Amino acid sequence: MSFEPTTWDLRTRSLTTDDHTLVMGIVNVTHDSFSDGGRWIDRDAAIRHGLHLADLGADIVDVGGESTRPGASPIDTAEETERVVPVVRALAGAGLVVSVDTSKPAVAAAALAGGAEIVNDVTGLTDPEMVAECARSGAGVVIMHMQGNPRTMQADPAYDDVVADVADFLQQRVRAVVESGVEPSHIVVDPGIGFGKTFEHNLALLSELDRIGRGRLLLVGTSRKAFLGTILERAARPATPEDRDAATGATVALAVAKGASVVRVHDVADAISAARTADAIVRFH
Ligand code: PMM
Repeated sequence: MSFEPTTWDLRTRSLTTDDHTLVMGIVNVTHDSFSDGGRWIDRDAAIRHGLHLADLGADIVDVGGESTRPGASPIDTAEETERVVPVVRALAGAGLVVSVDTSKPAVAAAALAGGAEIVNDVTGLTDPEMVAECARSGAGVVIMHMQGNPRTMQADPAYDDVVADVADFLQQRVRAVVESGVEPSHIVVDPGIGFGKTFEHNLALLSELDRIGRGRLLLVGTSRKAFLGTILERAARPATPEDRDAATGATVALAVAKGASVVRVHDVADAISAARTADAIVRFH
């Protein structure tokens, strides 16, 4: 059996999975495009939401300003910085462990300067400037797999063997990033559920999660994703994103059983219930 780490070293502290699987709560900072005033309202709402998620027991709050949903258009660096950094600063200032969900080195740098501990990069730390910023700051990093980019990724995703291809990509990225100065104990890998994957690809990855990221901490993000809507529709169940939290809980429990160390979710309360239940069973001996 390969050695599985239980500590994730971040910029100024460490998190451990010794007690429980870590739960990362999602804070999306999107502004109301109809009025400038809306931005401020949404910023306050995002800060309140982050604090609420921490009260519920989230170990990490993940703050993102750019939608990575299929078909989403990119936003520029200044806009993303303006959305994300004040929220990061407020939440980090309140003592929370904050992750910044960005693929832009300048946004990551500003967020880290504002107190963020982790860079969550859905492009797999493929930008050398991002790698350099993570190495310099000593941040925790999430290296996620994505085929293509959010605008086009769901057009026609194709793999020889999705589980092997994703595992190989993550292994190669970890090697490259470590060669560029990021400490291995700072790295978490993520198969990128829904990022350039068909319904079947997502199920294959989740059913064989234990083949991915061996010897690494593994993060899994399934929360409210479209494949759950497909499953629920086929079962004639309500299937809008808000109807998907029980299904998300099932994926959380299964991900824990297959070795996930961190789960990224919208509904922190239900995810903690699911993860703690799975932890109790998986860790019983
Ligand atoms: N999914 C989304 C955004 N960021 N980051 C990581 N590491 N893993 C994910 O699966 C992931 C992510 C998209 O979900 P959202 O739009 O509901 O936040």
